[in-house]
Amino acid sequence: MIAAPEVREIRKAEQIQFENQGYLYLPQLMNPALTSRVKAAYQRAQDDQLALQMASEKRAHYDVSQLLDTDPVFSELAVLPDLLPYLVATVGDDVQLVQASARLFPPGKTFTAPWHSDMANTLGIDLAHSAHFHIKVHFYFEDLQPNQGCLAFLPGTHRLPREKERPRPQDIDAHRDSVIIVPKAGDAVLFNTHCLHMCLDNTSTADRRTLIYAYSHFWVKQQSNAYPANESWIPSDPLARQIFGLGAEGVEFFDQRPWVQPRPSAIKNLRQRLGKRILGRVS
Ligand SMILES: O=C(O)CCC(=O)C(=O)O
Repeated sequence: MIAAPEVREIRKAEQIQFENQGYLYLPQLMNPALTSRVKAAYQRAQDDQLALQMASEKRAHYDVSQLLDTDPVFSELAVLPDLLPYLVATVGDDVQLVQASARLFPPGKTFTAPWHSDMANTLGIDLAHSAHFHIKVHFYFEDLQPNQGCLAFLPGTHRLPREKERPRPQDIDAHRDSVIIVPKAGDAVLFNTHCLHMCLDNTSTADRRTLIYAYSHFWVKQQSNAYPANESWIPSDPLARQIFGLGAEGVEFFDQRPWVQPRPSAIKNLRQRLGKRILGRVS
């Protein structure tokens, strides 16, 4: 039997905030030492992969490819002990990392669609009732200024029924109508990707540099950037392995979370109770 991971429950108020508003702001999720290591590793990946590209080609944003292969700290981040309770509470026991990227957004207009859901083209599930389907975590290792391409949300919009009209982007005044998160180094923001969101223009003079990890269920396709080629960078405990797509052997996709014991069926329970009663009478 696989021992259950020791993951604390998140506070009720946080759970309610996530269910109703669609996002959670997690100040100081990373401690200062980890934040510095992440920043240094990001800078190395930027120098190795993005510097030449940025000098030769102007783009709205740049992404580091195969981020988790560039430094073990990026795998560490995906299964940070203080993050696990939030992953389990917002996705479930079968949570898996499905995508991981490092993004650089130079000063300029936003590159995201205005007030979008990442799930708009997902058919076959009722997204308004699937608050635990797909989340993202943005990690910040340096302070952002309010005009440096911050994330903004229209809280609660993930709960709108599919047939209900969405607000028209031209009617939204981000500063009046949305929640804009201006993070400090060490902070993270976790959100239901069906909640309408966008990144605002970067009108500052500085690049906005972030890490973006997406999580969903074990049965959802995992991108190749969501696990490190070097398996020794993956911790050995079952929950961390599962998060990197290494499920328990012999357990079906849909049954991963092997520490959860299958609940005996009602009929089996009844048989056992009757059996005990009969035995009790004869002895
Ligand atoms: O801020 C970004 O880089 C992208 C924001 C966004 O739309 C997302 O993460 O889905």
